[in-house]
Amino acid sequence: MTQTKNVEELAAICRTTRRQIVEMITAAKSGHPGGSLSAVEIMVTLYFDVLRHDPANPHWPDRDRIILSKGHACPVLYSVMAQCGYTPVDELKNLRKIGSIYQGHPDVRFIPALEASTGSLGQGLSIGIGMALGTKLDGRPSRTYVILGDGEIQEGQIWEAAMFAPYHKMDNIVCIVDYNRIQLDGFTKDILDLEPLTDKWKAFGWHTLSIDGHDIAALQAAFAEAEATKGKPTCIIANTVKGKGVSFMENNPKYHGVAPTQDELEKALQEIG
Ligand SMILES: Cc1ncc(C[n+]2csc(CCOP(=O)(O)OP(=O)(O)O)c2C)c(N)n1
Ligand SMILES: [Mg+2]
Repeated sequence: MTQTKNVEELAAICRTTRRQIVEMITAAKSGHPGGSLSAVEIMVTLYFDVLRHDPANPHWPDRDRIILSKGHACPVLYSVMAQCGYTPVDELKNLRKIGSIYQGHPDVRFIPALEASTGSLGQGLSIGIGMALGTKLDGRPSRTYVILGDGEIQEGQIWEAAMFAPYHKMDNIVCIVDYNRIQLDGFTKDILDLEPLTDKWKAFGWHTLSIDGHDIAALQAAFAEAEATKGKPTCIIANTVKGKGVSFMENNPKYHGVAPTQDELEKALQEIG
């Protein structure tokens, strides 16, 4: 793989990623398109620009760590990892099939290059903090990135972790909240409102940024600011649209966990381009 800072090149990878997401979920006839599509720019910018990693040497001790805590959005993770060369692209069509490495949630038993198995929401930030403490103790330059869902952060375990990292001055961990404002069966504001979300993370001691999570240049700037911030962890609130890139899925709670039909796939592919 080649990494790039070029926004046009990253945008082209995002289009490929969106196509692969809707294709693999349609083939599986089940899965989570909405939260996969909202996280595309976040994941592509991380894997193809920000992360220091080597797909040919996935357990390189000095690598940066990345955890998709909202594991149900694994189609975006699988697509990006495959494009990087960690795993086969041609098997993406076997998403959710028995025996496939691409299970319905990311599983290190099938993909050893993953840092953690996820899908039981609420655990990823705690796992990431443990890894970031470990790499720091070992004197490694590694940074750890954790992607959280907005519905996910209603879990109490998140706030225990949120309290811990600033107390330990952990400037080697970054969490990104995919703030698409929709959880499993509705809008967060109608189920358990998160506002004022930026103030909450700030009050817990995080350097906190609020950006457009589909703006690749804004993501690049936010990750650079996080790396330059010393003595505290950074939380990036990435304002996103659930289902981004496919008009009938955008901001529509129905497509949290419903696969497109064959007709819908064709329409989606036309729109993604
Ligand atoms: C502990 C736990 N409870 C419930 C679920 C079922 N579940 C899967 S996705 C989801 C909603 C997550 O919403 P959000 O974090 O906003 O994800 P996104 O919008 O990014 O898809 C729920 C409740 C789960 N996976 N884990
Ligand atoms: Mg959400």
